[in-house]
Amino acid sequence: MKLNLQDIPRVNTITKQDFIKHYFKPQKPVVIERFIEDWPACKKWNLDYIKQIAGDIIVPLYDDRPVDYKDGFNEPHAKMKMADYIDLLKREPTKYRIFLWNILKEMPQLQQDFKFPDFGLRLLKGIPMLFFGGENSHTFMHYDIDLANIFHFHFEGKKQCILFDQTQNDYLYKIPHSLITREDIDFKNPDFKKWPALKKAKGYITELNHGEILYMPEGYWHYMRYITPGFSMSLRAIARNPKNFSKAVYNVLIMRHFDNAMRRIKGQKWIDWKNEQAISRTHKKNGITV
Ligand SMILES: O=C(O)CCC(=O)C(=O)O
Repeated sequence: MKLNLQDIPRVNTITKQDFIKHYFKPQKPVVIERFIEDWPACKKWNLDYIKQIAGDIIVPLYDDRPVDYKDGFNEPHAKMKMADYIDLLKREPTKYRIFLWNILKEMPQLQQDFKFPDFGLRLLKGIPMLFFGGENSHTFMHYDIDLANIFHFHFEGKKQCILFDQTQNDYLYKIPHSLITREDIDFKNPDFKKWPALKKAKGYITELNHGEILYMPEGYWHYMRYITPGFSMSLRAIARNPKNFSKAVYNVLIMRHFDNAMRRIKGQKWIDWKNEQAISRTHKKNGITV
């Protein structure tokens, strides 16, 4: 048995009008294959180039260890010089990823290589973010705190992306007071005996190649697995749907602080309780008794 995933539709390129009509309004994902062909980034951006311009910068690294109460929200697990990290990526599979790395702050010269595309949405210009990963490294299934519309541009290598929209929450073993599902679900090959509710989930899948853009609509869950070492840039536009926008405000102003406070007060018990609740709530909602 496999997850019920349909291929994300692909277009060669797209006009603003068609993007809004066929993908933004209905909130459906799409891959745009050749939109950035005339950007300098499309030719220049690869791991060697990044090593050349940012080799000396110390970068924050994340692996796939389970959440620990001692870790703050999005706190890195290790640090390394970018040059050493890129050597590591090229040498061997590694779980270390770079997550949410602000280009403008860290490598401002990269701005000359890309434009903010006009898809009819107002992109937040101050926070183009970069993500890097080694062969077979992956993110947990998660959605972003601001439930933004995300344009994810991929460079060098191949990346598998599995998406679900927010209507699928009841089947995904979502951890309460957080933005992730159970971290021990292997979304590339889930164990349905252990996670029976996943049989009901309906989602999307694609493999991104160099130069392709994935549009992820508001609040979409995403699991990204680097099939080969590579990196991506995300540009975002704030959630327009009022329900998503208010969830974003709640997450930023309340949920994040509440969760951090509970970690401080209750420690690992809080994390363990949330992990248990992810299973019991999901099974209750789906009438599953095990
Ligand atoms: O591909 C990655 O490493 C993570 C991407 C991501 O989570 C995002 O763009 O929001």
